[in-house]
Amino acid sequence: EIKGFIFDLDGVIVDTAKYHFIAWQAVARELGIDFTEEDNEALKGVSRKKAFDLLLSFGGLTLTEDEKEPFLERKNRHYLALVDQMGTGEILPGVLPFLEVLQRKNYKTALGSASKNARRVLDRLNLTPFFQVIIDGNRVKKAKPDPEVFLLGAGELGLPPENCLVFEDARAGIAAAKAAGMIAVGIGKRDQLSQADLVIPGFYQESPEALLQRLLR
Ligand code: B16
Ligand code: MG
Repeated sequence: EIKGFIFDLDGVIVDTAKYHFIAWQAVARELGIDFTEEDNEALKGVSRKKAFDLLLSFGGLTLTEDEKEPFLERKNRHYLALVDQMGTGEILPGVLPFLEVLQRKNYKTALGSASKNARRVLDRLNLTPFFQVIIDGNRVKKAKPDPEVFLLGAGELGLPPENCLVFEDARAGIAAAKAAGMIAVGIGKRDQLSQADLVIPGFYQESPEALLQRLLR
């Protein structure tokens, strides 16, 4: 029986991937690395440090940890400047009505994100009050596909993993949810999220009540 819902942030609630991309692209330009939107796919769902290591590998560059630091700082400052311009209109279609239905029906909800900026993004979107528990990149030691982020979320909701359902857009996130022993619902395309129990294109396809009924079945 599903009693709690755990949401990934980027790619599920809001499309912040485009802002991460713009900020990484500026870093790439500084370093003379060619970095396309397609290259950016590999950076999704991955921690800031890991993402930068991937970017450096695209350019065949190696930097020491000390040399990396100022780039990571600049990337984050740039990203935050973009995020701070964001409005509630950027919440992905159908997400708000679905959260409202969960709240009305007293389901438990948690956020499970790799981003250290997750709280700031939720605040920008006025969505913080919809989550009883927020697990972000500051709280986890092991990144997805490790189940840590979702197990912490379930623990703080006071629910065993089998009573939780996770929404994820990244392959590593679906793997993390399954490793946690939870129901995994992919947001996106079936072929990329084959490990998911169910894949939906988004929250907009049917009424929130109908979607909830389908998920609980
Ligand atoms: P930050 P999610 C992830 O968020 C993003 O998908 C990924 O692209 C980003 O590098 C990561 O957060 C870290 O973000 O630099 O803000 O700490 O999808 O797990 O919500
Ligand atoms: Mg994501």
